[in-house]
Parts: sequence; C-alpha cells; structure tokens
Amino acid sequence: MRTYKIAALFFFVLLSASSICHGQTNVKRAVVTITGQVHKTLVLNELELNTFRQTQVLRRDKEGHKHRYSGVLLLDLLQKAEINSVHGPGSKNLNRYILVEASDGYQVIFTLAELDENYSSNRIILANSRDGEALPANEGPFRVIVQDGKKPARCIRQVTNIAVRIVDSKF
Ligand SMILES: Nc1nc2c(c(=O)[nH]1)N[C@H]1C(S)=C(S)[C@@H](COP(=O)(O)O)O[C@H]1N2
Ligand SMILES: [Mo]
Repeated sequence: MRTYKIAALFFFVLLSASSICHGQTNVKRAVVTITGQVHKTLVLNELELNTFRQTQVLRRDKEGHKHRYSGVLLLDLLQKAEINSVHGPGSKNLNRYILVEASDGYQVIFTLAELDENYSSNRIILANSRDGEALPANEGPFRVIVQDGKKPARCIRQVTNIAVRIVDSKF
C-alpha cells in the first residue's frame, strides 16, 4: 500500500513538473503595455495582439529589400485602451501624443494626429511579424513600423511600453 502511495506521489510530481515546463514553452511571456492617459491600461502578449484587426505595411530595409510587416495600427490599440479625451467643440485630441519606449531605453514620440487616417495616410503599426514569420529577437517581439519616412529611425525595436500623454503647457 505504501509503495503504491509513493508511486502515486512520484507520478503526480512528474506530471505537474511536465505541465509547468510545457506551459513555459507555449506561453509567450513578453508583453507590451499601453499606459498613461487611458481609461483601460492594456497588457498584451503576442497572442492577444493577434486578436486585433491585422494591418499590413510594406517597407524597404537598408539594402532596399521590400518586407511585408503585419501587426496592429497604433490607433486601434489606443482606441481599445480608450484615450481620456476632452469632449466639446474644438477638442480633437490634437494636444495628445504617445511616447513609445523600448527595452534598451530608446524612445520615440508620435502625435495622435499622425496616427489618425483622417489627418495622415502614413500607416503606423505595432508589428509582430515580417514576411509571415515572427520578428527576430533583436527586433521583436514588437516593433513599430512606419510606412513612410526616409530614415528608419522611428521604427523602434523591442517595444515595451506605449504611454499616452497630454502636452504640458507649462513648458
Ligand atoms: N529599440 C531601438 N530601436 C531602434 C533603434 C535603437 O537604438 N533602439 N535605432 C533606430 C535607428 S536610428 C535605426 S536607423 C533603425 C535601424 O533599423 P534596422 O536595424 O532594422 O536596420 O532602428 C531604429 N530603432
Ligand atoms: Mo539610425
């Protein structure tokens, strides 16, 4: 009887250990957060990002090769997070911007207007795939891809946080 109990316990430990390992290999743990002037702070992993409407952007790399990036329009993410907006005449959120931050400390800002197709036709997405494959580790899992723009400097790699801000008129 005792051997049976020990065997059962051993089996249980083995089973839970294997399920933990299994979970770790499957769950994508890297997340991107949407914070600041929003009603709902978002914490999204890659699988959750895939549930948003997907938008494609074609962009050439330094060597002139064209790549098809896929991801979510930044404005779609902001709409999901529900930006704290001012209502009333003349209030079109034109004093809002986002600060995008990467794991290496690199930062880029975009005004809300340039993310909005009513003002600009330049598509700006948070991409998580290129030519149908996940982004390489030194770029991803999340990278902003700006459709237009001669320099790729605003295509910020390894994005960790997107903060919605309002211009501080004191400075
Ligand atoms: N996180 C992060 N993203 C970044 C940078 C950086 O230093 N850190 N450099 C930018 C600059 S200046 C350029 S030119 C492009 C280079 O992109 P590439 O490595 O895909 O050619 O990445 C941009 N994105
Ligand atoms: Mo650059």
